[in-house]
Amino acid sequence: MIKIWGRKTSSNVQVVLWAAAELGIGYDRIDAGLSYGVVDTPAYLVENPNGTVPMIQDGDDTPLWESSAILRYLANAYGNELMWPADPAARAQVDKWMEWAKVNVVLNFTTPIFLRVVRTPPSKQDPVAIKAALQNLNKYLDIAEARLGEFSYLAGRDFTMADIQFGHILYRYYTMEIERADHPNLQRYYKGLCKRPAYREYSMVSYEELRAKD
Ligand SMILES: N[C@@H](CCC(=O)N[C@@H](CS)C(=O)NCC(=O)O)C(=O)O
Repeated sequence: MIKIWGRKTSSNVQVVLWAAAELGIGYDRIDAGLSYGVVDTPAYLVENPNGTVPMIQDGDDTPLWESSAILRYLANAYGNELMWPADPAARAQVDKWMEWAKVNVVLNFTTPIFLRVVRTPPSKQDPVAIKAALQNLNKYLDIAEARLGEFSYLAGRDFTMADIQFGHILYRYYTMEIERADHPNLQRYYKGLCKRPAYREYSMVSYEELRAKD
């Protein structure tokens, strides 16, 4: 049985829980991080010196952290042909979009935008920095917009691991009080994700308890 450490309000945990659900993987989840603690205990830090979530352990294997490494592990160990093709060249195309989503979209959203808007008290927010971060993110959302005009999903016609890495932050993106560019294809894609039961359960999770107040 796989163990997953992490609170359900962490986006990096959400991406792992969503992937596990789409792949039909059973697991035990242990609440950890922020008010749940655990991540600052010596036993946890021995396994994950970053003191972050998520972390997983499959059976007696060495525990694994870094959400994208976890996604790749789950896909390699438990994936199916549509979501993570066996052929190396076909898999690399999915992986290309998965990596692109992590490096360009997720990293340019979470700290520069989500942290500055939701996790910063209104009186301390920096509208100029937020605007610049949104402009930067939009360069990549424009690429997704063009891609999704051509294909149903990021890596092509099938829902793949790339959509999990990309789509898990869209609930936050579309529900936050920010100025959004006009991306009709992306919006349609997001509405499609919202119909997936696993997305509803693991990504469409309220972030109000993370909100910083004055
Ligand atoms: N690069 C890491 C980042 C992990 C990370 O920063 N996790 C955050 C939650 S999203 C965390 O553990 N924060 C401290 C806490 O929840 O106590 C990953 O993708 O797994």
